[in-house]
Amino acid sequence: MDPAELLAAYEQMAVIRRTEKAAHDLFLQGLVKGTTHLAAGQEAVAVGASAALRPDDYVFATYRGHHHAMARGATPQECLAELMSRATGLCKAKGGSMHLTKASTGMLGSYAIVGAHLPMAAGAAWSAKLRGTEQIAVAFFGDGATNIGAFHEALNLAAVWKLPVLFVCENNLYMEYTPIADVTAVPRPAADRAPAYGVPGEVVDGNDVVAVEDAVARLARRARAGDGPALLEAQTYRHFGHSRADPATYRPAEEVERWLKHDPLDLARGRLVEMGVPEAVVAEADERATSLVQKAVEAAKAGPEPDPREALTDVWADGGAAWRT
Ligand SMILES: Cc1ncc(C[n+]2csc(CCOP(=O)(O)OP(=O)(O)O)c2C)c(N)n1
Ligand SMILES: [Mg+2]
Repeated sequence: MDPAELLAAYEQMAVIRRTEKAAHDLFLQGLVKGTTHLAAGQEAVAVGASAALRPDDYVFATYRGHHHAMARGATPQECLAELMSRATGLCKAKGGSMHLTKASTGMLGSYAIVGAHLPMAAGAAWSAKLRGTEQIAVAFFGDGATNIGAFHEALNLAAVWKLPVLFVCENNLYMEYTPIADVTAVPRPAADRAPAYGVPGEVVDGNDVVAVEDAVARLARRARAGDGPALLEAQTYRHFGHSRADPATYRPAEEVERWLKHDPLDLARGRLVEMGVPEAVVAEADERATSLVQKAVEAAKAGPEPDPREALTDVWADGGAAWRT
């Protein structure tokens, strides 16, 4: 990344961080329906990967997917309005926090069933391969998904069919409350499984946006060239608990402190200053992010409630009848 690209990535991460904080505050004000799984701390995975993708590539995320939706073009206002069940929300209030989707920018959804979207990403990659478009699909998932059958099924089929799909694990060390290390036979839950499927398995500092961009760009080039899938394990940490129900008191204080010191925004800021970007320029990016999210909160709050008569619109597809018959 050159300084301008890194500054843009920094600003995008700053916007996501502030949006997640706003989601947290709005929940406490009783304005967010249901729960939320915030991605504060994991911004560099989404922003770094997105910087390496083409606009027409496909992205699949989990219920912890606000950062991926925003990295792929959803605005903070659309996301916050969706969390607040407004008609102006990203999915017109039919998705909520766990299902942010923006098909027009290739963000093909956030999925609440752990591991379920990995075979779907393989399917999207298969479609791209059949059409010869050199698009790739990327599935982001948590460390917990690596112990789910669908992870292994998707990897095997993707390897056998040499599909242009990247499996990007956000290893934040914990599942819902359980440390991944307590229930996994290998130290690196994603990367250590790659050799079993004959695909490259790499580990990257998931808090370093430049390192993530480098790794994804390299693996994406391979996939587009027809060399098949890869597995990338991005080591990272969530700042909040698993969901709104979780104060995360089970995490050792020194571990939390160590990761807070390895914050993706601080790392990017340090790199910018090393590159000679003046601190005032970085501060301006922070101010723009703050102002954008403040405006987004107000606009989202002002959005109308959905009209009950639209409850069944945009819900059903024709099941592919048009092309099947
Ligand atoms: C198949 C399935 N089993 C259990 C759950 C309940 N559940 C929701 S999130 C979660 C933890 C997943 O952890 P991880 O994959 O590490 O993702 P993270 O939440 O850390 O991003 C669990 C067990 C679920 N949604 N789906
Ligand atoms: Mg996890």
